[in-house]
Amino acid sequence: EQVAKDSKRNPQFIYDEANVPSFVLPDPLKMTDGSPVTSAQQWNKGRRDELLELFRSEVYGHRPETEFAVRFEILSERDDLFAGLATGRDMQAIITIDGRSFKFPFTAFIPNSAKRKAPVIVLINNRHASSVQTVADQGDPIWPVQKLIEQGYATAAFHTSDVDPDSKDGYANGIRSFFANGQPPQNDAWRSLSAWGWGGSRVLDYMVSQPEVDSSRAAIAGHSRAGKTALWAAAEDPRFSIAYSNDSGCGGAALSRRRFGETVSRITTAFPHWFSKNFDAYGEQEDKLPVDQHELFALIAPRAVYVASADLDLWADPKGEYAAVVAAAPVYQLLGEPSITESQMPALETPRYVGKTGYHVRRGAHALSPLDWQFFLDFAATQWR
Ligand code: GTR
Repeated sequence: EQVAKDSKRNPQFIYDEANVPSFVLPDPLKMTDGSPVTSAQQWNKGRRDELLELFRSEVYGHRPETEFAVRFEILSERDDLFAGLATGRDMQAIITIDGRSFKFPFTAFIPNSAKRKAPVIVLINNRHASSVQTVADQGDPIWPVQKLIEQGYATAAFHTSDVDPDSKDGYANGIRSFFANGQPPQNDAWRSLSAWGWGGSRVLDYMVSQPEVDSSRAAIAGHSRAGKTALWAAAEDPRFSIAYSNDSGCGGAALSRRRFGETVSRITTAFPHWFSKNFDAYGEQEDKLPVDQHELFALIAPRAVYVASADLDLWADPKGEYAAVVAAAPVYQLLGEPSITESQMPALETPRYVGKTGYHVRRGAHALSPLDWQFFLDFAATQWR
């Protein structure tokens, strides 16, 4: 990213481990009132709700509680893709509230003759919209549909901006404005990251309504801003049994308190439409945050989380992403699931899969590459035998 490269040269950002401030992470197993959480029941019946509410109010915003209906239309279909292995559909989700409607497109691929129901991976695409035709004729640079189909997966993708425009002036044309009936958002209301994650849940609604798809094996994946989104989507929607974060960095997998690379104040200034307005206040005072990003993984536990970094993508703080996975371990342990506890990062391109967590750091720059996908699928195979 040009912005990221330019920012790297700006001395106001930390790129040297020696300049990372010392900090104490909030303890996921301590209630706000200080009392310890020592059983799965206390987690499920108290602490998780408390943390979810803190992330909603202070980081990603609250989704609206307004009732809505959703239905799906097939815009076009081809049933002979990849030597007859799959059916591809250009779809439209139609959301209705009080007779008003909002539409967004997505693209779905479903195996034609699966022996058993297929697991499904929903990709949040922050780069471009796809279509059956472009995928079938040219492939997609960040979505290896043919490979997914050949390995027995169903898959679907949508473009972030089709749900909520990825621009600070885009509110009027997105799902948030539609839900608010044109009224401006409250400070603790959802912003684009949460709106995109909500879009991922609607795409999942469609996929699990298909008889070929196994609703118990559903994953959500995204790169960068869509990686942040994938993690939050899985925190909000427990139907996702794996969340894949690729190079998500600040506000995603990376610990905010490290202030390495992109910071809270930089991200909330550059992208004011991404986070709850309340998040802005923690710029330059991350220690005041009642949560940090390891607790986002804790919200997904005991379900699976996979984090991918790239060694040159220092803007996203690979080390802070890995440290956050490790710092979520006490919650996985309390919930009876193994997870990564080793403090040393794994070697380059040597993925680490432990229980419900996985991590790799790829050689190279900020990108979602075929190698990232290969490790994603290897991890899925450890979860969904
Ligand atoms: C950058 C932003 C990152 C990341 C990235 C992307 O400009 O600073 O937080 O989201 O964009 O989405 O590619």
